[in-house]
Amino acid sequence: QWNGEGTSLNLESIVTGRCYDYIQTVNPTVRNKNCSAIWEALKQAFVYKDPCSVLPSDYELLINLTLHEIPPNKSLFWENNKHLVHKYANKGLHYMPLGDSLTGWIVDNLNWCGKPNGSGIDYISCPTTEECEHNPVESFWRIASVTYAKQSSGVIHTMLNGSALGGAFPNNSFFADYELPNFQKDCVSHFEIWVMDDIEGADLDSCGRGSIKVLEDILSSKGPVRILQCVDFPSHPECAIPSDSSIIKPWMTLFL
Ligand code: NMN
Repeated sequence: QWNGEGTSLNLESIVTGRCYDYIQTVNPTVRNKNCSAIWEALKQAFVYKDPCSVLPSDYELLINLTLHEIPPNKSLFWENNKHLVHKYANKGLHYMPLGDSLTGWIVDNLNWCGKPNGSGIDYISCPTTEECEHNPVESFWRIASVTYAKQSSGVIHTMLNGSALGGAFPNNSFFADYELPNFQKDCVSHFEIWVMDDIEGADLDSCGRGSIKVLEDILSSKGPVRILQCVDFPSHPECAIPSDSSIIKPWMTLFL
């Protein structure tokens, strides 16, 4: 019926097993998680439901049950280089991208959707985001990405692909739409953007140009680079300093 792949076989065993593996061997600093409750929370978000009517908010319980600290300076955001990022991150030992947090780990590379009858799970096909936006997998990664960005602190790392055809910082990506708007600027010291070209790949985008320049401008509009610009244009409305606040704010340490 749908164009996407159906639910991954043995979903319950995979999710529950990955959860126990994570808390016992991958990241034992995360303790006291109830892996069977985590599976139940995933199940209640989509089983027996119309696979085009699952919202990010349907996963709130799952997110709460899987939540743990993302260590400061360990967040790693990315676009178009998932394999490289996860090799480099080394299961959370070096960096902790979303896929190496418990929330992302339990369902990474899996697929799931429901149907209103029978077993309540569609193993044959699931809707793609082109077919319907509010499908179970898309909605999960939206709330997971928002939550991860809100939890991230210290130095924020981003690995982008300078050889990607749609640009290293494409529009309508999870990073642009759900992560970038949700950083807590009071908790972020600065951003590091790494642009990796593929080996023998084209050098399409790089620091200071193309879509990376767009990203740099978005980041600087959020922080003190704007203050530097205001030195030359002190009377511009964008440089107005609110009368009720002290001039020095924690986010002023933000720089590129
Ligand atoms: O799928 P794209 O748009 O490339 O999203 C990548 C970004 O969004 C990353 O920064 C990541 O934090 C988050 N994300 C991760 C996964 C995953 O680990 N499987 C899936 C969707 C979004």
